[in-house]
Amino acid sequence: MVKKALTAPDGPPSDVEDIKEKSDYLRGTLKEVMLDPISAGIPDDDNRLMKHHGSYLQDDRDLRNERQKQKLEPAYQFMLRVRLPGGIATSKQWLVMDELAHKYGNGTLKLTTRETFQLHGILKWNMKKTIQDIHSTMLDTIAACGDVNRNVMCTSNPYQSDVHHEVYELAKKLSDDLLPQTRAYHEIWLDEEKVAATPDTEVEPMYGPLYLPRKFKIGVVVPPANDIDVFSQDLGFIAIIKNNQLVGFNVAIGGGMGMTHGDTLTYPQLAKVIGFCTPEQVVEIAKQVITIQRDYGNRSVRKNARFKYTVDRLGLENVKEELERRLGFTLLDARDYHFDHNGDRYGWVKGINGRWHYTMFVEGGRITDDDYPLMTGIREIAKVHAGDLRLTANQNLIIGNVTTHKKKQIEQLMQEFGISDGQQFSALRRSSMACVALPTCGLAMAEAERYLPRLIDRIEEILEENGLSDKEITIRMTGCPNGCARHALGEIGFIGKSRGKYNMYLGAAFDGSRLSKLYRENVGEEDILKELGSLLPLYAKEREENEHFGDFVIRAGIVKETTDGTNFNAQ
Ligand code: SRM
Ligand code: SF4
Repeated sequence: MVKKALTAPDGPPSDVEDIKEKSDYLRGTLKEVMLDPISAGIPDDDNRLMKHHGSYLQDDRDLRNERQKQKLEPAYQFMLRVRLPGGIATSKQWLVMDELAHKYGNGTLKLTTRETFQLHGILKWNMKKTIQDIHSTMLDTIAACGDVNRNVMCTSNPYQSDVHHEVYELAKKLSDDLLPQTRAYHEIWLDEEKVAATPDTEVEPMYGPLYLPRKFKIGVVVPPANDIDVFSQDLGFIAIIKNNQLVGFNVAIGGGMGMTHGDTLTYPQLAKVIGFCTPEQVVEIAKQVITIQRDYGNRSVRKNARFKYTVDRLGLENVKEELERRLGFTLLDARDYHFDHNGDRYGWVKGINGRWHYTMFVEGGRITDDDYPLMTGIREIAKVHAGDLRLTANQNLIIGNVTTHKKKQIEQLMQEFGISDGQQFSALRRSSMACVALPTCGLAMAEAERYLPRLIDRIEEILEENGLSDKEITIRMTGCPNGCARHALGEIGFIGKSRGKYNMYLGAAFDGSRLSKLYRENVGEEDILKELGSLLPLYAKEREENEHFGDFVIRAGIVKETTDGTNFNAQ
């Protein structure tokens, strides 16, 4: 049988393709519009390009109606996202981010689900200064958003230090090697002189002038932790360790979390393992996977443009074959691996280099002094801490590489400022994640970060009544179906539908290897508590030894198992 050639979908290019094409490699008129004193905003076309520089124009949605009534333009402000491969920052970098949050941002830092910092509330006039200050601390915001490879994630807890360090170095190399080559960022934000391009200069040898059809995400994981949810990535590398040595990686392709309510052509999907490679082959594999998505991704319909749809449309085996053809070698058979959990392990652990690492609980990833002096406390720790600070994919923070000598001093500071691993809370709260949502996210249909803690207050009453306070159950909430808190991989998941209303999902695997399933549509707080008020007592009474909640609800017939992303919403 003659094999059908791979093709990209037909259809006119989307408006964003047009904007990218005319942008002169992501420059657009950004330099000029950022200087325009008339409006605090920028035109939409430039905002699309702005994403590739790590920022979005937003407006404070809490103020939207009032400003509209007063006939004022929206309260425009920018969100700025740092590129921080593997989530590792130095104490000095933390102190700079903390200072910028106060000087130009809204006084808080957001630790994101992809292990980096976001600043919110930056005014247009302060953007350049903020980016320059970030640059001065050896960080940047290049490609933190946009149709390119994003911040590369890596397992954060370095308790098997040697292997973790090697894996982190690889995540960093991936992030650096896959950066766009255009000098647009340096010209616009860092005042680099523009050098005239010669016609034969290939500005973007890998991406090309249109970049990718959509964002692209890579994660590298070290089992048994699946803290970065490797199966949610467009491209995942699973470290295979033998006798404490890194021997290579299983390669997984085609994951993603986003969907659109009511559109069955969109769905979350898990990446599938296609083989094994050596550490030396990782970067080349990533480059070639990216070129496949560049060539065959959907440039016409953006909501079907992610690599997961390209893989599903072309077929996993065909994509693998095409990858091997481009690489000039075949992948080896995938090796055995085992994941235990996709959450964080809290408290102190001693790494094999004799250094200590402390994972603290940061609810919703928001660093502020609002409830207790968390922000001040971390600042004081950063002033004396010579190790690093690691942002986790569960929105928590690790004080990493602490010497035995310094441990006591850091413990004293933690005690003074009330910083802890959250032992005083239920294990469910410590396994919670919520996306930003309102008031800054323009796509939010409902609250998430500001609401989940209050909902958990009430769920904790049910947990306590049923002796489940110490039972780890992952719970995740997003303000819309884009899935920024990887809702489809929470044993209990909520997706915002409208203010106060959520679709409720159950049955994801505790180790991040199975998606959840739609359980109830459009439910508010009282209905949610009613449902959990009957499900959690059942779980308390009828669960088998060590059975996780996500597995229990399937065994008990409460929801069917989701076997593929395409049946995520089929009850
Ligand atoms: Fe996200 C868009 C926040 C991780 C899927 N995400 C957005 C925007 C920029 C809204 C927008 O486009 O206007 C949000 C900004 C809100 C704000 O006010 O800050 C936003 N996403 C976030 C963060 C900050 C959530 C958090 O609370 O931590 C995370 C930042 C990650 C980072 O540091 O890079 C964040 N977003 C994710 C993840 C999780 C992940 O990557 O592991 C996902 C699901 C995985 C995936 O990509 O499939 C995710 N975000 C989306 C999508 C849906 C994309 C899709 O193709 O399905 C959008 C919408 C879009 O791209 O059009 C989106
Ligand atoms: Fe915004 Fe939706 Fe992402 Fe939440 S999931 S941050 S509401 S885009």
